[in-house]
Amino acid sequence: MCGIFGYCNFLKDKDRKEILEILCNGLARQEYRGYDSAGLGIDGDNPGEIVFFKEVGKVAGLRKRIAESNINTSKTFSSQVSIAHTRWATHGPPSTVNCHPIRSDPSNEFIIVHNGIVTNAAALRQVLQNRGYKFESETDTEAVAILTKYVYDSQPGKRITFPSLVKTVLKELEGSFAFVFKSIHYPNEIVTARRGSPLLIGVKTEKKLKVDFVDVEISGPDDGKAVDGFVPTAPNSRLAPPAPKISRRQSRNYMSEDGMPQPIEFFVASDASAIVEHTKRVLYLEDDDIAHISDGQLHIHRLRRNESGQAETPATRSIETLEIEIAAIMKGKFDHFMQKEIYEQPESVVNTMRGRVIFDDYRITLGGLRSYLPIIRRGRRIVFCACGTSYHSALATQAMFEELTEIPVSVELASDFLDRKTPIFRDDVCVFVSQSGETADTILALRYCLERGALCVGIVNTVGSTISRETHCGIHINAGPEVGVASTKAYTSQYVALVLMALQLSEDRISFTPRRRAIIDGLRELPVQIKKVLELDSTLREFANTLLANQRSLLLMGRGYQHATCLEGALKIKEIAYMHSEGILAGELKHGPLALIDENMPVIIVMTQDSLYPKVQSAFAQITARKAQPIVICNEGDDGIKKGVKTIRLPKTVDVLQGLLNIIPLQLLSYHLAVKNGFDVDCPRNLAKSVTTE
Ligand code: G6Q
Ligand code: GLU
Repeated sequence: MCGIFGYCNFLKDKDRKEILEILCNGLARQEYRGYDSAGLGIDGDNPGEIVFFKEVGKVAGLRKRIAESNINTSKTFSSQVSIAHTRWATHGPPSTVNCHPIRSDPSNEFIIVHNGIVTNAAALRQVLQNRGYKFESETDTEAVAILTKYVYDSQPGKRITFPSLVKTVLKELEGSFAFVFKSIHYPNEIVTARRGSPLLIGVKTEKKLKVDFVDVEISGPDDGKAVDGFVPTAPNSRLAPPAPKISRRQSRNYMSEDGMPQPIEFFVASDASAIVEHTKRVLYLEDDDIAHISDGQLHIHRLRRNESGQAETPATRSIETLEIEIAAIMKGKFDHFMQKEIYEQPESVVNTMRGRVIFDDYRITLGGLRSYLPIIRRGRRIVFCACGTSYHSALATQAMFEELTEIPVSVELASDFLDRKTPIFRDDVCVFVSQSGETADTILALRYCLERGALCVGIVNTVGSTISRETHCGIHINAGPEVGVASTKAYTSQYVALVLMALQLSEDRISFTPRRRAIIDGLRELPVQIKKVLELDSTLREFANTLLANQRSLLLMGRGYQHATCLEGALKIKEIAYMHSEGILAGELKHGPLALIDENMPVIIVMTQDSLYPKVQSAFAQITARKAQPIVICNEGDDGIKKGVKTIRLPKTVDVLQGLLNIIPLQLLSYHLAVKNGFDVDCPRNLAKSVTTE
């Protein structure tokens, strides 16, 4: 949720127009992360002046506001820092005053943008108000801005460095967050820090950098002390740990190979998609990293939070090369990202399999799991943990995992898993499925399992994300950036990755050879079959515009492998078409849902031909006996379906893969329902792409 963007140029002339354009573009690229308001803060015409632009709604509105202002856009800055934000409100409704950047006071001594939630903000607010500080917004963020000013004001001689100041502030905060701080007291400097929310920094230079890493600087004894007498939540407030040995190494990434300082630009963002158009050289921050950019230099400090120091992280942060291409984050010829992503599925499933499946030899090689396979095979059980669509992909492959591995498999919703404090043991294998790799509930479940010594495996789309870094091993699904809030290509790629994992785990069992071969043959056919399903697009648009137009509810029924399809289809319809929709296990019909059925209740029943076909036929009979007129998702050539019944006919594949094809008409249907109603497909109300708070 929420997109953060910061831009710094050093010894590189940029006029204000370009700076504003860079900021607005950075926000627009991340708009899917949060879109209820957008704002930015840039340097004014005079030293110590900050100018804000803020607008409720989307980035287009912010651009308009800027265009209509009379700001001097030709003023040139050889060095400057500026920050911007698209908000997904958690504290206080979308409004200009709650829009970020949030300031500490009317003279803008400190301004910040924030992603996430500070859970002890109310206590901080109370303490600060008691000390006479005035609040103007309802955000939790404002407590942090004002606390920063408070700490600054309490420093003798106000000599504290910007990173030390931020470090002191962060020590008082609870919750999960990413911040960027800018201040009139520290011109041309920004400090950015994360705990639980993603942040990365892009580095752009003309000449090659001297080294490809940045040293992590371990703080000295006086750096970032807890705030004296400022302990609003005493039990959790952390005092500075015993002073570590001072280790200060020079960050050299600002120097070119000839050792000379060079013009440089830095881009701070929540997501690589906002950076890739400027540079592919990026550095991912770890939790509790504090990055300080000043005078063209990037320094990384660590916040020590607990008495024993902290889990050690590497002493350097490497500057990596992004692999995404700009085209991957553009809509191209499509009207919406979701539509583009649905249409990308013939290629995205291939990308998931690329280099991993040798079809002619029926061989699977998952490099990221190879050395862990014996441990996984010895595991007592496999526990999948995920949220939303990612949960459905695990559910869709649960039966196949059980069949091929003969290991008991459970599939857990991450939030419920945590609520129940499920027992987890050292011989459990826990698999975390996540498109973003940043979902708070899934990350917390991962940490819970890590603490209990289980082997933790990640199935993740976003390279460099928290889940991909914190798991022991895993598979990147390689679906490419997914921008539409409604997950589509990530679902099918997660599904394929999980199928590959089950196949790989079962490779030592000779008795499964024919089954494995049938599935691998099915995988080979998949891209062509998906293309065929996409040809049904106009039929689904027709259903959306006629049969299902103006309906208030839609039931989706299926059983076995297709239960997950129904749940996932219903989720798509709910989230973007704002229509009540429910996925029902057809076997449960007579235990309750059948009461809903009459001639007015729209139903889709998934009746593709697998071993459960006769049972689904009986569900079909039960509902049609109650006058329902279901649309049937069935296989091409199935002549067991009565004439006059509306059908969506799909190619047939192996039972375990059929869900990959069956979900596509439902993705298209939800898309057309949303378009028909004029809803914002890529940015559905109340939702955001990456849910980094519990
Ligand atoms: C669905 C959504 C959503 C998503 C979850 C989990 O269309 O995108 O349900 O799947 O929020 O997100 P991650 O897969 O990123 O963990
Ligand atoms: N909690 C902050 C707010 O409500 C930030 C939310 C976000 O991540 O956008 O303003």
